[in-house]
Amino acid sequence: MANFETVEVKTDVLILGGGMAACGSAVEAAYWAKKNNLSVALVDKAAMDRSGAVAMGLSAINQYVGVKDGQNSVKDYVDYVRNDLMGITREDLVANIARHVDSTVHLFEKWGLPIWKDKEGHYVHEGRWQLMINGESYKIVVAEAAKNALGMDNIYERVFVTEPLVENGKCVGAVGFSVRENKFYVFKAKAVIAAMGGAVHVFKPRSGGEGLGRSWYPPFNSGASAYFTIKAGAEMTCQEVRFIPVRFKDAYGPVGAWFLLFKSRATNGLGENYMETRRPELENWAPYGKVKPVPANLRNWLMMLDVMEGKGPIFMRTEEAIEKLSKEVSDEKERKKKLKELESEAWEDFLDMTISQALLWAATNTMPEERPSEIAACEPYFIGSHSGASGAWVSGPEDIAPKEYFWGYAHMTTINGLFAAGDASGASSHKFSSGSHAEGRIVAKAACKYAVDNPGEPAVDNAKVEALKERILRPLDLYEKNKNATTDETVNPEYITPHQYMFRLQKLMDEYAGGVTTNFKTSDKLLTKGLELLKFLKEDSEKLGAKNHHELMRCWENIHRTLQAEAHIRTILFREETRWPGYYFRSDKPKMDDSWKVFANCKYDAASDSWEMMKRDIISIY
Ligand code: SFD
Ligand code: AMP
Repeated sequence: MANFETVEVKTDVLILGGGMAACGSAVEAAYWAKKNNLSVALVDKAAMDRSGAVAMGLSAINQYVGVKDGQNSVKDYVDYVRNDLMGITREDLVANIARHVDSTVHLFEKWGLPIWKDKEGHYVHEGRWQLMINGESYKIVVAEAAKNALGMDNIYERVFVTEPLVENGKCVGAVGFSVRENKFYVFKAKAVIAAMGGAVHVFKPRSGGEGLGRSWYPPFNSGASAYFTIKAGAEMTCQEVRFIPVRFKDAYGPVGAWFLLFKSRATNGLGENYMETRRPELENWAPYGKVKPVPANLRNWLMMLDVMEGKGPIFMRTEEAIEKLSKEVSDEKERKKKLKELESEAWEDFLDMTISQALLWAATNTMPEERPSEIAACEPYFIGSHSGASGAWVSGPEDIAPKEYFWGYAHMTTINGLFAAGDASGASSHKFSSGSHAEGRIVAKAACKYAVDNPGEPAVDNAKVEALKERILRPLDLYEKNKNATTDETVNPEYITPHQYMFRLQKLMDEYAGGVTTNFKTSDKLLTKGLELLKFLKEDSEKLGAKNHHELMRCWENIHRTLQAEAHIRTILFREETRWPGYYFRSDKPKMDDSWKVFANCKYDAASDSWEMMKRDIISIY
């Protein structure tokens, strides 16, 4: 077996991931740990300064409620999220995050994040809930606070968390491996927080070989949260609610600033505004088709209808928006100044978070004040913290959760001692970077309490750990043993490379589960066939081969993605309706059906490799 030293780490509270939610957990856990004499450790597959979705930075904080400023109430936010998700949301979770998110934003500012201010010193809003930031270093600022709180001795970077450790229905830790050294890690803990983001590259991206890896969602998040919680046996929710953002085409620049701050329109190739010409279609999705703002998936849907009729390309009318805004200033000299300001804001929007989009503008001689840029629907992603909703089914907070949604500790999964935050927890969309951090804080406080209330040492079965070590490192052995069986190491009768495996998964999901190739359309027949093919792929996952540490990580990323893919297909199949037409469309059930106004949940049993599908009631608290 590959020669890896086993390193054991014992801690009270274990934070898995180093992104927005995990950084929130680190800060909060450090506080409660000090009060209660607990130890805390954090594990990230990458380096916290630039790990996760915020690696490149962001240009806006998308969740700020402004409760104290009297701008909005928590209920306003819950109404917004419920409508955007076509009625499927856990109001108790959304409210819990919404009532804490403002203080997280104030912490960001205290730690040095520049938030735009107007002349009166008020935050500059992009839209009702969004604040503009100079966010190139957003993640560094947030990670610094987390690192200071925990101390680097308690942080394990470049360690890929692979499997949960569960004994008698309780999560007692995790195992993983270093992506640089021959080290296999066994983390033993009293409470575990899963915060390893969402998943990308489950579906085939629009880019092919020329831009492999170019997608809206950074390639680092590969379904680890979903895998960890599903594999642990936790009940999952909204596994069908993927997210398909509309973005500037090919380089995936954000559109929010254009639509909300610059008040831009998008028009088709014929110059028509699909939000107007397609408005009657919204009636078909009432009552949600009638709310303001129009839900994200329905905005997508109206645009896709134009695209499917061959009315593309779709353009963001940047030139029109800039001209209109500059014309609001009457003095000629001031107008020119305003124009320059708008141009630089347009470029900064990309440079803060999607540098490649600025490069594409430069490479194609695009001046946003002169001509429009194409936008398009991306491929599907799993990001429950944004406008998707997939994640673990977690307990609500004691004071506001209905009894059916409460089992003792805020945001704990149905597995004792296993908590989830950010993309890892489901049915609480629109948390974004700030809400994920706030949820990380909520969860850390609850996890510390859990560790105090359950002081027993984690009962880890060492024989199971040894078996896991053998299984996890197997791809290295498989490659080493068989690499000479062919002259081309990428094609071998004894192993499959992580790249080839990923292409197979993506092709399957694309064609059968409603990816870009099928315009996000699927059906019971396609899904059933997809499941059959997925079974074969799962069998072949036993034969993944890795020639180094990096490829070993790639192997396990794919295994993680596969379980996310299976949960997704099974739940789309289970929900016999189309509820989010701009995210996916079931051609055999093309309408929204009120009897499906429920959560579609699932649970996996690893021992028998079987799934249980179930409905859960939606209980409104407002
Ligand atoms: O413009 C393992 N988001 C935006 N939020 C905003 O507030 N404003 C924006 O402007 C945003 N935009 C945006 C956003 C996301 C993306 C992908 C883009 C643009 C391109 C949303 C937020 O980024 C998102 O809500 C949060 O980041 C979610 O936080 P969290 O903690 O759930 O996920 P993470 O930050 O990605 O961190 C994940 C961490 O897990 C690590 N990890 N560690 C160990 N072992 C493993 N196996 C692991 N797998 C993953 C990662 O390294 C990372 O540390 S806009 O489009 O709306
Ligand atoms: P985006 O850059 O698309 O992620 O948008 C940032 C934020 O603005 C998210 O909260 C979006 O839901 C929201 N948003 C983007 N476009 C629109 C729009 N046309 N109408 C309403 N909200 C939008």
